Amino acid sequence: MSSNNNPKKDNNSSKSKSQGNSTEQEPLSPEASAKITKRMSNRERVRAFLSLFKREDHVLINIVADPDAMASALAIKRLLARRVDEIVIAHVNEIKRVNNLAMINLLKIPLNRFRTFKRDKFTKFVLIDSQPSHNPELARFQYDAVIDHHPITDGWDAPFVDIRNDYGATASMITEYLRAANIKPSVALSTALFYAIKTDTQNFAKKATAQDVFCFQYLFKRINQNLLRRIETADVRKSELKYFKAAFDAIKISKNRIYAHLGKVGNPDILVVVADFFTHVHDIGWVIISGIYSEKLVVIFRCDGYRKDAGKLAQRLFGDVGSAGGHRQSARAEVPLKNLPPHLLKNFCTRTLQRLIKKHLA
Ligand SMILES: [Mn+2]
Repeated sequence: MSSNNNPKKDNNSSKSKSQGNSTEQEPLSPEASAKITKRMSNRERVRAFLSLFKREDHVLINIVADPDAMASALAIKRLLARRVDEIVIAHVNEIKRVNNLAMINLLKIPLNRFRTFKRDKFTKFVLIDSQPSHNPELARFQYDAVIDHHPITDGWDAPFVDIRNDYGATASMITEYLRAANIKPSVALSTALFYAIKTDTQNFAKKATAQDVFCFQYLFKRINQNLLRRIETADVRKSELKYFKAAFDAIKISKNRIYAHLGKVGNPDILVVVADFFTHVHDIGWVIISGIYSEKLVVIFRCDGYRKDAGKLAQRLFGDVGSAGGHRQSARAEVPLKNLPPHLLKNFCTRTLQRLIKKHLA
């Protein structure tokens, strides 16, 4: 990986000495750096992290924007506030999920699109909730600090590396930083971090540590429940309401199963929202919703998971012609239209979907 993309640092020969875990000649592997940080206390970690920065620094925090990355970046911004000249958060991905847009609006998270500004004015680079190897855009920087909870990857280095793979969310790690630095997070920041831990651990249904639980409890006292609820429930755009109409127009119900084909959709997420909505109907065993998005047939499966397996059904139906899989209760298939027989495609409607699936559901 090239490191010469980094804007030249003038008369800064003391660089990378701060943490003491990288020698001048040979940078440590991410794994070796992370090991050193792992042995530190939270206080020592914060001290090592903060020692990277000087008053006159302009800091760029890079993220792939999801709730965890956004909350963690916001917390790092708070941690560095008044310690450096400027802090900018930049995201490489397009933010499409409505909940994430609601989070940005309601909690006023200052984000910038990656390409829209000059990077030569920045003197320090921080990567949060991601690693350089995750994304070619992110890899174009030589980072001063990388803080993340994904499995450690190789092929990059940074003076400060804090990667704790066992954590459910980076937000928990940064909450510990804030506490170690004696910073009480604001309501907005607490709500962001709380929501981040909730989403990344899927309400603690996914891997998490006791530390995630501690942070969750600590933040709980400081959040605004109304803001949280508005972020969590906002998952439909006004412009997407028409897909509900399409669903009600197309719906077929037989044998405790709901089927609907919505035709072309602007964003496949709406299929998930519609499918989840129909799971609220009493006495329904299966919900199967399909639509066409960017030359693919996308099918969303929902079932009660009791003696049923949505993941297996999706696999059996579409595994050979596209990507398909999921869990017992929820699954998804994406089939390139060119892989479907033309006669099927011609007038694809709810009946077609129903016929396809009936064969496989006894
Ligand atoms: Mn995360």
